[in-house]
Amino acid sequence: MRVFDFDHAIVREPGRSVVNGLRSDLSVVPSYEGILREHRAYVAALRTAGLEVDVLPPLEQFPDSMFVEDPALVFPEGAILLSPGAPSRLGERDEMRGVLHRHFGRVLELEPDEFADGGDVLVTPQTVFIGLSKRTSRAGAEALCAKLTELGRNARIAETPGTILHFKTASALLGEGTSVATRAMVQSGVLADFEVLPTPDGEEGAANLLRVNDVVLIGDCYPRTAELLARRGFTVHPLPIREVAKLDAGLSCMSLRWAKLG
Ligand code: CIR
Repeated sequence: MRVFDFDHAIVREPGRSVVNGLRSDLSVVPSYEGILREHRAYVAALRTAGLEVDVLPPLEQFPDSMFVEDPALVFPEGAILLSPGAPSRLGERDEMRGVLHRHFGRVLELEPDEFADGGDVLVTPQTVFIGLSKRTSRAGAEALCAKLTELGRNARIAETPGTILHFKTASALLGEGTSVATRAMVQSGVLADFEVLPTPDGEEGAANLLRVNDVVLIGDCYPRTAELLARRGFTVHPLPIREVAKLDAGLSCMSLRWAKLG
Protein backbone atom coordinates (compact mmCIF):
# COMPACT_ATOMS: atom_id res chain seq x y z
CA MET A 1 0.00 0.00 0.00
CA ARG A 2 1.38 3.45 -0.94
CA VAL A 3 1.30 6.26 1.64
CA PHE A 4 -1.08 8.21 -0.58
CA ASP A 5 -3.51 5.32 -0.98
CA PHE A 6 -6.60 6.19 1.01
CA ASP A 7 -10.14 4.87 1.33
CA HIS A 8 -11.42 7.01 4.22
CA ALA A 9 -11.41 10.68 5.12
CA ILE A 10 -12.73 12.98 7.83
CA VAL A 11 -13.70 16.56 6.98
CA ARG A 12 -15.62 19.24 8.88
CA GLU A 13 -18.09 21.64 7.27
CA PRO A 14 -17.12 25.27 7.76
CA GLY A 15 -19.30 27.33 10.10
CA ARG A 16 -20.28 30.93 9.43
CA SER A 17 -17.54 31.97 11.88
CA VAL A 18 -14.96 30.78 9.33
CA VAL A 19 -14.77 34.37 8.08
CA ASN A 20 -13.03 35.16 11.40
CA GLY A 21 -10.40 32.46 10.87
CA LEU A 22 -6.73 33.12 11.52
CA ARG A 23 -4.83 34.69 8.63
CA SER A 24 -1.63 36.61 8.03
CA ASP A 25 -3.34 39.34 5.97
CA LEU A 26 -6.25 40.73 7.96
CA SER A 27 -7.20 43.06 5.11
CA VAL A 28 -8.65 40.12 3.17
CA VAL A 29 -11.93 38.63 4.35
CA PRO A 30 -13.13 35.36 2.84
CA SER A 31 -16.80 34.85 2.04
CA TYR A 32 -18.64 32.10 3.92
CA GLU A 33 -20.60 31.07 0.80
CA GLY A 34 -17.37 30.91 -1.22
CA ILE A 35 -15.64 28.76 1.38
CA LEU A 36 -18.64 26.46 1.59
CA ARG A 37 -18.64 26.06 -2.22
CA GLU A 38 -14.92 25.26 -2.23
CA HIS A 39 -15.34 22.81 0.63
CA ARG A 40 -18.16 20.99 -1.18
CA ALA A 41 -16.08 20.73 -4.35
CA TYR A 42 -13.23 19.31 -2.25
CA VAL A 43 -15.44 16.69 -0.60
CA ALA A 44 -16.85 15.71 -4.01
CA ALA A 45 -13.29 15.31 -5.35
CA LEU A 46 -12.36 13.02 -2.43
CA ARG A 47 -15.44 10.90 -3.12
CA THR A 48 -14.65 10.77 -6.84
CA ALA A 49 -11.16 9.57 -5.88
CA GLY A 50 -12.85 6.65 -4.11
CA LEU A 51 -12.89 7.76 -0.46
CA GLU A 52 -15.68 7.30 2.05
CA VAL A 53 -15.95 10.72 3.68
CA ASP A 54 -17.19 11.36 7.23
CA VAL A 55 -18.48 14.96 7.14
CA LEU A 56 -18.52 16.43 10.66
CA PRO A 57 -20.92 19.26 11.57
CA PRO A 58 -19.66 22.86 11.79
CA LEU A 59 -18.27 24.18 15.08
CA GLU A 60 -19.07 27.90 15.29
CA GLN A 61 -16.94 28.37 18.42
CA PHE A 62 -13.83 27.35 16.46
CA PRO A 63 -13.56 29.45 13.26
CA ASP A 64 -10.65 27.37 11.87
CA SER A 65 -12.10 23.95 12.72
CA MET A 66 -12.75 23.03 9.06
CA PHE A 67 -8.97 22.56 8.84
CA VAL A 68 -9.19 19.13 10.47
CA GLU A 69 -5.67 18.20 9.48
CA ASP A 70 -4.19 20.32 12.28
CA PRO A 71 -5.57 18.70 15.48
CA ALA A 72 -4.84 15.08 14.47
CA LEU A 73 -2.63 12.73 12.54
CA VAL A 74 -3.99 9.44 11.21
CA PHE A 75 -2.47 6.21 9.89
CA PRO A 76 -3.90 2.78 9.07
CA GLU A 77 -2.43 1.54 12.37
CA GLY A 78 -3.80 4.28 14.60
CA ALA A 79 -4.29 7.99 15.24
CA ILE A 80 -2.53 10.69 17.25
CA LEU A 81 -4.44 13.56 18.83
CA LEU A 82 -2.29 16.68 18.44
CA SER A 83 -2.20 20.05 20.22
CA PRO A 84 -2.68 22.87 17.70
CA GLY A 85 -0.21 25.67 18.40
CA ALA A 86 -2.62 28.59 17.97
CA PRO A 87 -4.43 29.33 21.27
CA SER A 88 -7.77 29.80 19.47
CA ARG A 89 -7.44 26.28 18.00
CA LEU A 90 -6.27 24.24 20.99
CA GLY A 91 -9.86 23.34 21.98
CA GLU A 92 -10.38 21.67 18.59
CA ARG A 93 -8.55 18.66 19.97
CA ASP A 94 -11.32 17.99 22.49
CA GLU A 95 -13.83 18.01 19.62
CA MET A 96 -11.67 15.60 17.63
CA ARG A 97 -10.98 13.05 20.38
CA GLY A 98 -14.34 11.22 20.16
CA VAL A 99 -14.24 11.29 16.36
CA LEU A 100 -10.86 9.53 16.37
CA HIS A 101 -12.05 6.91 18.84
CA ARG A 102 -15.03 6.25 16.58
CA HIS A 103 -12.75 5.44 13.64
CA PHE A 104 -9.60 4.01 15.24
CA GLY A 105 -8.91 1.25 17.72
CA ARG A 106 -5.69 2.91 18.83
CA VAL A 107 -5.53 6.64 19.65
CA LEU A 108 -2.41 8.21 21.20
CA GLU A 109 -2.38 11.78 22.55
CA LEU A 110 0.13 14.58 22.89
CA GLU A 111 -0.08 16.56 26.13
CA PRO A 112 -1.97 19.88 25.74
CA ASP A 113 1.29 21.89 25.99
CA GLU A 114 3.17 19.75 23.44
CA PHE A 115 2.28 21.92 20.46
CA ALA A 116 2.21 20.42 16.99
CA ASP A 117 -0.04 21.12 13.99
CA GLY A 118 -0.77 18.38 11.46
CA GLY A 119 0.02 20.92 8.73
CA ASP A 120 3.65 20.62 9.79
CA VAL A 121 3.72 16.87 9.24
CA LEU A 122 4.67 15.41 5.86
CA VAL A 123 4.22 11.64 5.67
CA THR A 124 6.54 9.93 3.18
CA PRO A 125 7.18 6.21 2.65
CA GLN A 126 10.30 6.00 4.85
CA THR A 127 10.09 9.07 7.08
CA VAL A 128 7.53 11.31 8.72
CA PHE A 129 8.92 14.87 8.56
CA ILE A 130 7.90 17.24 11.37
CA GLY A 131 8.57 20.88 10.60
CA LEU A 132 9.28 23.31 13.41
CA SER A 133 7.16 26.45 13.03
CA LYS A 134 5.28 29.07 15.03
CA ARG A 135 2.67 26.32 15.61
CA THR A 136 4.96 23.33 16.20
CA SER A 137 7.39 23.70 19.10
CA ARG A 138 10.54 21.66 19.63
CA ALA A 139 8.89 19.98 22.66
CA GLY A 140 5.81 19.18 20.58
CA ALA A 141 7.90 17.81 17.73
CA GLU A 142 9.92 15.61 20.08
CA ALA A 143 6.79 14.29 21.78
CA LEU A 144 5.30 13.58 18.38
CA CYS A 145 8.44 11.69 17.32
CA ALA A 146 8.00 9.44 20.36
CA LYS A 147 4.34 8.76 19.51
CA LEU A 148 5.23 8.01 15.90
CA THR A 149 7.88 5.56 17.08
CA GLU A 150 5.16 3.84 19.16
CA LEU A 151 3.16 3.45 15.94
CA GLY A 152 6.22 2.01 14.20
CA ARG A 153 6.98 5.11 12.12
CA ASN A 154 10.37 6.68 11.61
CA ALA A 155 10.23 10.45 12.27
CA ARG A 156 12.57 13.35 11.62
CA ILE A 157 12.41 16.93 12.88
CA ALA A 158 13.17 19.61 10.27
CA GLU A 159 13.20 23.40 9.98
CA THR A 160 10.31 25.01 8.11
CA PRO A 161 11.91 27.60 5.79
CA GLY A 162 10.97 31.30 5.84
CA THR A 163 7.87 32.80 7.36
CA ILE A 164 5.28 30.38 6.00
CA LEU A 165 2.60 28.91 8.25
CA HIS A 166 3.31 25.19 7.96
CA PHE A 167 5.88 22.76 6.55
CA LYS A 168 3.25 21.54 4.08
CA THR A 169 2.46 25.09 2.98
CA ALA A 170 5.63 24.60 0.96
CA SER A 171 5.77 20.88 0.17
CA ALA A 172 3.75 17.79 -0.71
CA LEU A 173 4.35 14.22 -1.72
CA LEU A 174 3.61 13.47 -5.38
CA GLY A 175 4.87 9.92 -5.73
CA GLU A 176 6.79 7.45 -3.60
CA GLY A 177 10.11 9.15 -4.39
CA THR A 178 8.84 12.44 -5.79
CA SER A 179 7.69 15.61 -4.11
CA VAL A 180 6.74 19.14 -5.07
CA ALA A 181 8.12 22.08 -3.08
CA THR A 182 8.73 25.80 -3.21
CA ARG A 183 12.23 26.90 -4.17
CA ALA A 184 12.88 27.95 -0.54
CA MET A 185 12.01 24.43 0.61
CA VAL A 186 14.16 22.88 -2.12
CA GLN A 187 17.10 25.07 -1.06
CA SER A 188 16.71 24.06 2.58
CA GLY A 189 17.87 20.59 1.52
CA VAL A 190 15.35 18.80 3.77
CA LEU A 191 13.90 16.87 0.85
CA ALA A 192 17.28 15.90 -0.60
CA ASP A 193 16.31 12.21 -0.69
CA PHE A 194 13.49 12.99 -3.14
CA GLU A 195 13.26 14.04 -6.71
CA VAL A 196 11.72 17.47 -6.08
CA LEU A 197 9.73 19.41 -8.65
CA PRO A 198 10.03 23.10 -7.73
CA THR A 199 6.89 25.22 -8.06
CA PRO A 200 7.18 27.84 -10.83
CA ASP A 201 7.84 31.41 -9.60
CA GLY A 202 4.59 33.04 -8.55
CA GLU A 203 2.89 29.66 -7.98
CA GLU A 204 4.40 28.85 -4.57
CA GLY A 205 0.89 28.18 -3.20
CA ALA A 206 0.62 25.19 -5.53
CA ALA A 207 2.97 23.28 -3.22
CA ASN A 208 0.08 22.63 -0.85
CA LEU A 209 -1.46 20.10 -3.19
CA LEU A 210 -2.80 16.68 -2.32
CA ARG A 211 -2.02 13.32 -3.88
CA VAL A 212 -4.96 10.98 -3.30
CA ASN A 213 -4.75 7.52 -4.88
CA ASP A 214 -4.08 8.16 -8.58
CA VAL A 215 -5.12 11.81 -8.63
CA VAL A 216 -3.36 15.04 -7.70
CA LEU A 217 -5.72 17.70 -6.31
CA ILE A 218 -4.31 21.16 -7.01
CA GLY A 219 -5.57 24.74 -6.71
CA ASP A 220 -7.12 25.94 -9.97
CA CYS A 221 -5.12 29.18 -9.80
CA TYR A 222 -1.85 27.34 -10.54
CA PRO A 223 -2.06 26.48 -14.27
CA ARG A 224 1.69 26.27 -14.85
CA THR A 225 2.21 23.77 -12.03
CA ALA A 226 -0.80 21.77 -13.22
CA GLU A 227 0.65 21.64 -16.73
CA LEU A 228 4.07 20.62 -15.39
CA LEU A 229 2.48 17.74 -13.50
CA ALA A 230 0.29 16.68 -16.42
CA ARG A 231 3.39 16.58 -18.66
CA ARG A 232 4.99 14.29 -16.06
CA GLY A 233 2.07 11.91 -16.39
CA PHE A 234 0.10 12.84 -13.27
CA THR A 235 -3.69 12.98 -13.41
CA VAL A 236 -4.47 16.46 -12.20
CA HIS A 237 -7.80 17.58 -10.70
CA PRO A 238 -7.91 21.39 -10.28
CA LEU A 239 -10.09 22.69 -7.46
CA PRO A 240 -11.21 26.21 -6.52
CA ILE A 241 -9.28 27.44 -3.46
CA ARG A 242 -9.35 31.24 -3.78
CA GLU A 243 -11.40 31.75 -0.60
CA VAL A 244 -9.69 29.16 1.64
CA ALA A 245 -6.33 30.56 0.51
CA LYS A 246 -7.33 33.84 2.22
CA LEU A 247 -7.07 31.86 5.48
CA ASP A 248 -3.52 30.68 4.61
CA ALA A 249 -4.90 27.24 3.84
CA GLY A 250 -4.55 24.82 0.93
CA LEU A 251 -5.70 21.36 -0.04
CA SER A 252 -4.08 19.07 2.52
CA CYS A 253 -5.49 20.91 5.54
CA MET A 254 -9.17 20.23 4.89
CA SER A 255 -9.10 16.48 5.52
CA LEU A 256 -7.64 13.60 7.51
CA ARG A 257 -7.04 10.64 5.21
CA TRP A 258 -6.17 7.02 5.74
CA ALA A 259 -6.52 3.50 4.40
CA LYS A 260 -8.42 1.13 6.66
CA LEU A 261 -6.57 -2.04 7.54
CA GLY A 262 -8.03 -5.43 6.72
C1 CIR B 1 -4.80 28.63 10.65
O1 CIR B 1 -4.11 29.65 10.61
O2 CIR B 1 -4.67 27.77 11.53
C2 CIR B 1 -5.86 28.43 9.58
N1 CIR B 1 -6.39 29.69 9.19
C3 CIR B 1 -5.29 27.71 8.39
C4 CIR B 1 -4.82 26.33 8.71
C5 CIR B 1 -4.25 25.65 7.54
N2 CIR B 1 -3.87 24.33 7.91
C6 CIR B 1 -3.04 23.57 7.23
O3 CIR B 1 -2.50 23.99 6.21
N3 CIR B 1 -2.79 22.36 7.69
